[in-house]
Amino acid sequence: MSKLQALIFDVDGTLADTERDGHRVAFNRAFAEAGLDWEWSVERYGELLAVTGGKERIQQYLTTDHPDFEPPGDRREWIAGLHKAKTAHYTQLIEENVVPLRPGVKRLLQDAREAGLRLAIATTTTPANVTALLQTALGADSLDWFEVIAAGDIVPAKKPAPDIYDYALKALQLEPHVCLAFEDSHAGLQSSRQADLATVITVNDYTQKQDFTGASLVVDHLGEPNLPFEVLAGETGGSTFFDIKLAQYLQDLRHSSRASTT
Ligand code: XBP
Ligand code: MG
Repeated sequence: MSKLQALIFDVDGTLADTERDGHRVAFNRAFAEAGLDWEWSVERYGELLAVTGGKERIQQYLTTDHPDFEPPGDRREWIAGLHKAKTAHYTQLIEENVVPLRPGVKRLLQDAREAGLRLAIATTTTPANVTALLQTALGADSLDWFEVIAAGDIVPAKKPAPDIYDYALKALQLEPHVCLAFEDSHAGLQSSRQADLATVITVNDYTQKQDFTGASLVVDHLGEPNLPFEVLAGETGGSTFFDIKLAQYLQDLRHSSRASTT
């Protein structure tokens, strides 16, 4: 049985429920600041989340909702400028502690470090957003907890493509079978599975109805000793919250199932 060596975390919807109260609000503030009478409701934003990447999401919105809209100057540059303004609003919201970490995240990260597991991040979001969230929620030195922070435009294709996870694995110099990924969305699961990573899903309001076929475990959150998770799919070996013991249990389960099929 190969021992688990690293945990690789998605950010938005996994470390924290950032989409509805963070990113969506930041987009709307950037639109208002730019004099645009656009407003993304909670429902409309949920639909737009089908497109990963903030710049790509603005482009999608223009195509579907404002096909005749002609931005001043170059469209890509204009979208990039609007997105840059959005990122400034987002990091400010995060630094105002508007979005807390999800249950169990801080405990699991600390337990993993104590157990000598290596940590990495593989996210679609802009690097400055990751820095703001980690430093606000876990302290200034928490960036160093993660050997690799793979984020945003660092790879050619965004989730559901595997690029960002392939990038993280290469930077860690590890094979996927000694790592475990944590995701919240169907697109994220497609990305991690295409990188051959066993994946734990923590659903949220925007993703709970999505298809998580191929996930090693699907829960409503990582849980705490006094706040058991709800298991939506998969086995936990009797665990009621996600800890290092359960991570290794899933690792062993994966390898025993592989051994029995080869
Ligand atoms: C989710 C995304 C991101 C965010 C917005 O990222 O699709 O685009 O919604 O962030 P994750 P940006 O992979 O962490 O779930 O505007 O910076 O793209
Ligand atoms: Mg996510």
